[in-house]
Amino acid sequence: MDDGFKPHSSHWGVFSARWQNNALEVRSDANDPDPNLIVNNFPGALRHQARIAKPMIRRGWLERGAGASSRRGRDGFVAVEWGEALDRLAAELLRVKDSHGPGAVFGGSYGWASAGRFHHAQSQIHRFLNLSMGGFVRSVNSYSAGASSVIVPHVLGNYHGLTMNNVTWEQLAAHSEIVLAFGGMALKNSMIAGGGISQHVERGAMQRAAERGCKFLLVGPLRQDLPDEAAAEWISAIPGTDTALMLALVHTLVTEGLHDQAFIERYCEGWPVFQSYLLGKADGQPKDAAWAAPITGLAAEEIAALARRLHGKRVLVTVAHSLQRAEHGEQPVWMGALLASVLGQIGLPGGGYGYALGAIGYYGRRNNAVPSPTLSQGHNGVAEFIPVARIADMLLNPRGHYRYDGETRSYPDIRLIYWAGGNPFHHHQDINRLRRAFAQVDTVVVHEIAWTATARHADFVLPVTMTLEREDIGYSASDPLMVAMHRIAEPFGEAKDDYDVFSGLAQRLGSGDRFTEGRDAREWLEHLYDRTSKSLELQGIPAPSFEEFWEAGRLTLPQKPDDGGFLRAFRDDPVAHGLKTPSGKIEIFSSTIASFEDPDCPGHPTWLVPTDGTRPGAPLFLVANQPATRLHSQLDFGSHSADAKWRGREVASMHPHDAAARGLTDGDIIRLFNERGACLAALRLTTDIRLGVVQLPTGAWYDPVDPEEENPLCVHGNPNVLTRDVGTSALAQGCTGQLTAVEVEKFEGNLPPIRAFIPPSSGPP
Ligand SMILES: Nc1nc2c(c(=O)[nH]1)N[C@H]1C(S)=C(S)[C@@H](COP(=O)(O)OP(=O)(O)OC[C@H]3O[C@@H](n4cnc5c(=O)[nH]c(N)nc54)[C@H](O)[C@@H]3O)O[C@H]1N2
Ligand SMILES: Nc1nc2c(c(=O)[nH]1)N[C@H]1C(S)=C(S)[C@@H](COP(=O)(O)OP(=O)(O)OC[C@H]3O[C@@H](n4cnc5c(=O)[nH]c(N)nc54)[C@H](O)[C@@H]3O)O[C@H]1N2
Ligand SMILES: [Mo]
Repeated sequence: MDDGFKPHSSHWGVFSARWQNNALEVRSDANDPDPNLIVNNFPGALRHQARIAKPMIRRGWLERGAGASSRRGRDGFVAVEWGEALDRLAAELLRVKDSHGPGAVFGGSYGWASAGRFHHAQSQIHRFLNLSMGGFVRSVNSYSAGASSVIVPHVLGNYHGLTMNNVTWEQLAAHSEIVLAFGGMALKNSMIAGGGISQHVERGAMQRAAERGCKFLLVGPLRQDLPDEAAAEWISAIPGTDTALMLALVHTLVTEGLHDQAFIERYCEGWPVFQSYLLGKADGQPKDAAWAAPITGLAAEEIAALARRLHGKRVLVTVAHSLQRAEHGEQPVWMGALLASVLGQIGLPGGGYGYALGAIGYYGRRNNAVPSPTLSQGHNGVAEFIPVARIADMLLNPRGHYRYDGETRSYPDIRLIYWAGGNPFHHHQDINRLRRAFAQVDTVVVHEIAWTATARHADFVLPVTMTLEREDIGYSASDPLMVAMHRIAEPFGEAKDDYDVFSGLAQRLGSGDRFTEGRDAREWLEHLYDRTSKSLELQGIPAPSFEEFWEAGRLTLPQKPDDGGFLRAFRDDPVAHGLKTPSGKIEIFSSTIASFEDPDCPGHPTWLVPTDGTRPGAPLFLVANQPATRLHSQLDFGSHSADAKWRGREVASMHPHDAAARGLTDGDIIRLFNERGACLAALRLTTDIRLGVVQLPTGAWYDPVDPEEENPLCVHGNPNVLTRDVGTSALAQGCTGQLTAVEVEKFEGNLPPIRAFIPPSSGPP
């Protein structure tokens, strides 16, 4: 490309970029029908002062050595040369390994990092810890799908198939008659896909379906959770009550004989036990529309009418990830499968259960017919793990007991935390508690591109390259375009690739050759590409050489047919293609889960009253959802993210009536607070939000007004100072960050400055 633009890819899409005259320009891919504007965070971010220029060590760690310290997040830093940083860190890694073993290292390192397959930070750190340290304590599951990824295998037998090979956008556009979307399918969310996608198809698919006459019904607190193109009807139920609503829908269907009894008998296990709960035979309370009305805030007649509309139609029930990122998050996921079963829709084209469709761009598509280029991670010699969102519990209660998926387990005793490619001070709940947890360990190591709050809470801060500063391969399992990600700009300051940092450490620990296998980064790309080209050749498809691929910048891969996945196969032949559940059927009652005897996750879908509901002192639901103008906390210092803020603060939305009751007006700076913490935000009034709800997206960087305080006010608008750090249930122990209860008031004081993007103080030793 002669104009200097070179191909690259990111979680927000495929694009090309050019660095010229000290300025970065980005262009979305010409073939993308609905490009993602989040790429516009790149230009301002690449050379922003928030980038980290040199390796840094926390002053207190340098002066006093490794050890528990409440100074993390409070001390200044000392700039050191790379050689010294790596020597000191290698010595500390050896000390921990020799005196405590690799089981004292937490290397879960959860996070989205960047899109390339080789510089994938989690693969790099896990490979390093396995090969050079003998292993590490890992984390399982995700913040995305903590509850669903544990309950779905018990109930439907296949989580991966449910999300990655199920009802597609093509089917929805062609066949669905009603899409009942719990939590919606916000375009802001499907704009994102790990690994990068080249075509954002969701808006077009919803538009085609609506034009064909398909009705979209949105259940959720925000009208914007379905795009205008879907022309949706909005059912604004109280957040966290979807299970009660679905129970009442099923109750109406069953008592009016509108359910598919034949489907239930042929494909489902345990209906009678559930039915007795549904009809109130077990507890004297039928789960009917009148029962659900005060719980959900909807009229009983509206609920019953909705149920009747679903009968006899090709219905797709979708449940967003968000519903399960809350206390008892297992229940709406399970209940959604049950509702789709009672309607007899599972396995039909454009019908059934589209769990998480639209939550991330890689769902609802055809899958590639060639395997992903993946860096091998070696063998982890440590068996211990935690459910990912239990990190603060683990650090605060070493050897403490907890329940998970039917087992009583104990937390490991962690001495060293090593993070690359994630931002726990973005993603974790109750950040003030997380600060106390991070104070417990001997040493915290973070690789970062920028001064995130996680970097500020580390002892070793190692500056790494941003994706634009290195070469990689872009690939997503359900997008046919493989991208040769060219280097666009030189590394910032002294930043190194994660790979080079780990190579340097591995060398010092005596495992350099094992880690690098003698390859530099370019040679690794050729090696990874080899797997793809061999697989193409096996299928009789001529594969370009690596050099040809690199020159062309892209390669279109073959894809598998849209076959409806395991649920279609199960519907077609429930014996030959039985589900991987104990009964081989959809488990409406699970005797396995019942046998765990955890009261917060009984043996069938159940309405369980939340313990963090609204209350005096915290009368509003806070919906802390995904941000529209960035991916999580990434490049929050870029201009697309900054432009959406007001006076530098994240924007919170609220209904005018709730605002008036508090004497608030549009544009006010507000203080959101509860017993855990407080943050500032700028107020936006809208009637597109349910009464009693305030929405503040995640991702504004934690910015404590005074880091010396125990529970400082976040002046920027990070909702995770407010959220509660408890698991979804004893079954899955998933993240519950989506919903919590707060109060809001006008902030009257002088507005403190935003300092999150100014590097912390550093000086000579
Ligand atoms: N309250 C609340 N909290 C939530 C959620 C919610 O709904 N509500 N959602 C949750 C969900 S679903 C998720 S997935 C998590 C997301 O949490 P994270 O994935 O931790 O968030 P990111 O901001 O994507 O963090 C990635 C970090 O990696 C850095 N990075 C990027 N590229 C590289 C690289 O090449 N190398 C290295 N070393 N670093 C790199 C970025 O600068 C960034 O700091 O948040 C969760 N938190
Ligand atoms: N732009 C952008 N897109 C993203 C991300 C991002 O950071 N930025 N993150 C990506 C990641 S890692 C993930 S896992 C997905 C997450 O996908 P989701 O978890 O589905 O996304 P959220 O935006 O958190 O929530 C979707 C909507 O659910 C609604 N909601 C909240 N609580 C309830 C409830 O109790 N009931 C009902 N019916 N609705 C409720 C909210 O109005 C919210 O807007 O998003 C992905 N997409
Ligand atoms: Mo996520």
